[in-house]
Amino acid sequence: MDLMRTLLPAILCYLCISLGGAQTVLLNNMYGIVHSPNFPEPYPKEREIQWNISVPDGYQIRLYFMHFDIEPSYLCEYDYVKVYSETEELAVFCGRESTDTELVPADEVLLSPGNVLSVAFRSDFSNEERYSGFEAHYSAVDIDECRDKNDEDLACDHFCHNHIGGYYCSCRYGYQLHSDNRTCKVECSDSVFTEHSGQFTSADFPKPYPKSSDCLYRIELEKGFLVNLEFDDSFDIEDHPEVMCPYDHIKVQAGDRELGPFCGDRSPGRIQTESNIVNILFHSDNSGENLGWKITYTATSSECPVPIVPPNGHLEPLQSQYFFKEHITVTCDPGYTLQKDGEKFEHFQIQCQTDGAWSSSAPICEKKESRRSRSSVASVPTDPIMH
Ligand SMILES: *[C@@H]1O[C@H](CO)[C@@H](O)[C@H](O)[C@H]1NC(C)=O
Ligand SMILES: *[C@@H]1O[C@H](CO)[C@@H](O)[C@H](O)[C@H]1NC(C)=O
Ligand SMILES: [Ca+2]
Ligand SMILES: [Ca+2]
Ligand SMILES: [Ca+2]
Repeated sequence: MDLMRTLLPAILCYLCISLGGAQTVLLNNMYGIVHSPNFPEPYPKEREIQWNISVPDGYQIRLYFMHFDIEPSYLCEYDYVKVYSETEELAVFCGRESTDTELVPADEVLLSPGNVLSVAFRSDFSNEERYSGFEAHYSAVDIDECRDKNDEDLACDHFCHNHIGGYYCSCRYGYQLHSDNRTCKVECSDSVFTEHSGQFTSADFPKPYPKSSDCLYRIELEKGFLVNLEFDDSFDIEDHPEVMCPYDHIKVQAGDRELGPFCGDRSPGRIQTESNIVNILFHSDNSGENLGWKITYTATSSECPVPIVPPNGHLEPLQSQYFFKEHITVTCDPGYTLQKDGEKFEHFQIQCQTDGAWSSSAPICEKKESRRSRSSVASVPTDPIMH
């Protein structure tokens, strides 16, 4: 008999291909029963049946055997019931009770990893006794995604709500669910800073910044002022050892210059933007826990060169530095009068402009002329004062 067992399968296999192989039964109910042919009567020999069970997404399939009696054989070579899910074999059963080499399902409950499960039954060309076969019950069970999705890339960012057949994510107050339905983003593009100094940080700093967010921070000062940025030493943006900032990054746009992207844990430090309008763009992807950044900004204004004091004249106020919007009044010693381009002035004022130049060059002080002409100059107060 044993010799026959080893020889015949080779011959039979030739036949089974020509007979079209196994029969497949497709099942897509939420629950049901599968059993061996003729159950509860003994099963016939030379049968191969496969039940493909599928349930909707969001469910798993639970399978348990209410009856099991299949011809025992070493490693279930002869007759067997196999349970598998797509390509993964979950179990092979045969016999009447478990041994070192064969297993029976007993009261084991099998659970499919996904929403499909296949049960295959095979009987070989002989049965040494009458075996009553098997009967199993299957049912769709909800996957508790909130409990099972441990993978950071799949789990909900903030809150997870399981329900029958699915689940959904929600976010803490102040956040919005991203269109990936999983991560929580923040609205962070409505900041415009117009003060001459200030401070801002990534949202939630120094706690990890929100995912899936694109933020725009704008510093907008009057012309003539230049923005200086100072990144705090505490700087942490998700990076990559080889690729330049592929996940999260911060960029600085100043005039037609773009600085960055910056990421990693080394602060970019101090940046003199040389512009009065600066945009800071921050992008975060849908994963990672990094602590973010903090920027303090200040403004310097355009500086005008210190003018040369005209001989016999004075500058008021006299400073070592002059910046945008500052004025200087030029006056002359008694007995001298202001003159510029052939015109005389009672007093004269110059202003430091946005481009770091004075509004005009300083006049000179010229000695007043003869008494006569001085008296004619003395009548000047009726003239309009010129600037
Ligand atoms: C039944 O399921 C198996 C395993 O997933 C698959 O290989 C086979 O193609 C399926 N058969 C049919 C007819 O769908
Ligand atoms: C997110 O959920 C909406 C509504 O439930 C759905 O239409 C959309 O396809 C989902 N998006 C993704 C990426 O799963
Ligand atoms: Ca058999
Ligand atoms: Ca669910
Ligand atoms: Ca990230």
